[in-house]
Amino acid sequence: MKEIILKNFLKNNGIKIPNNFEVKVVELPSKLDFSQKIKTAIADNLHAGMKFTFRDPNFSGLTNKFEWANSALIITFNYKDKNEISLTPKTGYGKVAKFAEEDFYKPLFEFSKTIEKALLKDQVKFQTFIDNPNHYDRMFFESAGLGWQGKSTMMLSPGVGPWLLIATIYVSNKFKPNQRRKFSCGSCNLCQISCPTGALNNEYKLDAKKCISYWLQSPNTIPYNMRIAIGNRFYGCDDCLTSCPPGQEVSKINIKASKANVDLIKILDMNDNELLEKFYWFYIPKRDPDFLRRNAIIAAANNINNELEDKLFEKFSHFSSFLKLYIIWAFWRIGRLHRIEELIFSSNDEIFLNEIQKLKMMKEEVL
Ligand code: B12
Ligand code: SF4
Ligand code: SF4
Repeated sequence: MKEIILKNFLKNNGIKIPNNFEVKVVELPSKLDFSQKIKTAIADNLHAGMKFTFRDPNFSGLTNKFEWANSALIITFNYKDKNEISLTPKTGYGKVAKFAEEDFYKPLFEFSKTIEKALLKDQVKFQTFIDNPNHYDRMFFESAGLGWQGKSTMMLSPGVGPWLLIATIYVSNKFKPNQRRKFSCGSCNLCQISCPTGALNNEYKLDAKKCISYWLQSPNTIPYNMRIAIGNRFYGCDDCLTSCPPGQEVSKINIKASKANVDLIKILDMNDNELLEKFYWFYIPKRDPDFLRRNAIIAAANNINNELEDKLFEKFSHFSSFLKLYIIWAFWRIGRLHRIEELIFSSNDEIFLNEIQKLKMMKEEVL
């Protein structure tokens, strides 16, 4: 089969690689297989019971997914404006990690679609994966010469660091492959010492049970210590990315009111449709907006002001039992449990009574 130069293919189809994008080629079949590594993460219980790629590692971690595929195109999108830094939000606000400030997967989908159209025109077989449970997106990054896997487990490119989203297109065409290049974190361990919860204590391995980013998208009850560690975050966590030196070449710092900050009172006042529409690109378990409200209550308790305290009080009677338990914790956290005690006792619901009893027992034991 004739080897095609990717640059020529793109040029002949009038495709320009947009700013902040890279496209590289990996030859298939590949000698690599990631299934075992994903299975090991499961066996070591690092995946916190998540489904995604962990549901079927034999397929998600398999590099040679399609007999017809002769190459894989690896596309990266650098979503971060290098001249911008994130601000800590003021009280009453919650923080959204950079990757979720807007639908940054959209440009990646759109550019992949442009390439797909050209492949269709040439009657080339293809299959695209972007943040899809059937494919481990990081698998070809190093072989494509795009960079390396850091101790944070993030894929890093020189000069860009970890601020990248990744797409893969399997194609039947034989494109000229790029060469793997040698990079390394060296003695750096800034991500490990910056992680607030110790989720990266074992280098190159992430313990999702300790990862804030995991908990903010988990349907499970968030442990008390993790609620504190979440701080003012509403969705995602960037601490292991922000601390990573290759992503820090800031030429001119532009401190602007960041889209990353969400007004928690507004969030608590939104109805289900409004919440799901506003954050349509977030991963929300079962598309249940109560998980966003839960995150807002936790961020509120860790970044409270008077208006927000009144709002939590107002919402207590209207919210679901699931959220009421988080509000009880929030009032306990800010030392104002007495404000809602009457509401709890008048509801006569055993779940709340047990929760408050648990908290009160601790208090009494101290006194
Ligand atoms: C599940 C998931 C999560 C989980 C678990 C993350 C994880 N590290 O596995 C949670 C919810 C915590 C999460 C968080 C985030 N995620 Co996420 N997530 C995924 C998803 C859906 C699957 C990842 C997966 O399969 N992990 C399996 C584990 C086993 O893989 P791994 O951690 O890379 O483990 C490898 C290393 O441990 C390595 N290894 C083991 N020993 C050694 C030793 C050495 C020396 C070396 C070099 C390597 C090595 O082997 C393992 C397998 O290759 C992918 C999308 C996809 N479909 O692939 C996005 C993806 C990984 N996430 C992404 C992003 C952007 C994030 C966040 C930055 C979002 C945020 N700001 O909150 C954080 C980053 C957290 C972090 N430090 O990784 C991007 C990452 C892009 C990049 N540059 O790497 C991806 C690829 C989505 C995309 N298409 O762009 N995510
Ligand atoms: S996303 Fe946050 S909690 Fe998770 S590993 Fe990185 S710094 Fe730690
Ligand atoms: S912070 Fe340092 S150790 Fe961690 S991924 Fe970045 S370069 Fe590697």
